[in-house]
Amino acid sequence: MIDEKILAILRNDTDHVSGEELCKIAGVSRAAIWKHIEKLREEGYDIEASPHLGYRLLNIPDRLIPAEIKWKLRTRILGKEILSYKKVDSTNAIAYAFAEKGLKEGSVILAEEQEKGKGRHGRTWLSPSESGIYLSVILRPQITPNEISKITLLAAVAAARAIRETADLQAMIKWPNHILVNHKKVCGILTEMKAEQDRVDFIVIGIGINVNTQMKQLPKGASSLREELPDSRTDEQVSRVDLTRKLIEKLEEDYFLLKKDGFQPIMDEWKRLSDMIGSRVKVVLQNRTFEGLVHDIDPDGALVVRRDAGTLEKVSSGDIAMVR
Ligand code: BT5
Repeated sequence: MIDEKILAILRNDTDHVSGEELCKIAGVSRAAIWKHIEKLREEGYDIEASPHLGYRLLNIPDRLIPAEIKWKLRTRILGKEILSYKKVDSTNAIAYAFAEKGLKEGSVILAEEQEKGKGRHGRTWLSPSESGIYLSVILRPQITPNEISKITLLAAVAAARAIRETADLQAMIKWPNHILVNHKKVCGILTEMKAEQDRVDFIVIGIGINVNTQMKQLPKGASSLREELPDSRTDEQVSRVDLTRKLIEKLEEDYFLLKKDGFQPIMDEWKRLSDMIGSRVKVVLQNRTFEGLVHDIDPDGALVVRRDAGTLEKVSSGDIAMVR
């Protein structure tokens, strides 16, 4: 709390703020202010201290610190509670465990690094340190378990919009859970839930985004936002803090839209952000594969593929490879 108070004061002032003034506003002693400043410096804040003038904030770290994400976060429930870690096995695993203990809807778990980042079907999500975003959010929607794929599509819409607005890149959605930039995977989504037969207890949406990650740290076919910036912008870094904040805001916006108007507006947006309709795909299911043209997305979020023989087939889970 005191850290946040000190930061708020320093942020508001482009000039120096005297130690005395900080003491007054934060309500603590000079020595305490000094200790807090030291702690903030350790977190990466560049704070100049001059004996006569006082303190001045020179630079803010691009780290997934709750105080930074919450700064000017325009949401009502998402991100009101943010738990941030340096290194975890998986943010989804942590969010799931906390959700079981009753952590409230909208809580966000963030990590700078994951040692066992989870993909679908037991696969791994590579999560190198301090270059990507690894985020999980807990939702408690009143939906049935078979509607969970709608939540994944909602998250994909939110992530694509956040990437577009923050990094100004043409993020495209690939069904069901990827975001591509220049046909390369920059983001993956893993939605997990705890449910009874006809009722969802909670959902954990896990989103991984390669932000400033180097190509050599990623698997084949993957890339990061920074790697995909056009030549004119190659010396830019993409702000992970700005992108995380935007992602949380978009998730809430789309979640509220779903609650208010149902799934159709999300679906319309999904179609606008995906260039899959009409394209040729290879569908890989557990025991068979087939090819066809993407015909549509059905109201439950399943992919409808027109097989070469002319029949329509619904695919609700599986992997899709684009055939070019
Ligand atoms: C996904 O699985 O794409 C879902 C990834 C979700 C990760 C987030 S991070 C925060 C939260 N906490 C977690 O533990 N997980 C979530 P899937 O569709 O199964 O794709 C996995 C495949 O993508 C792997 O088998 C690799 O081929 C590839 N891959 C692994 N790491 C990648 C990366 N960083 N970027 C792009 N592709 C990657």
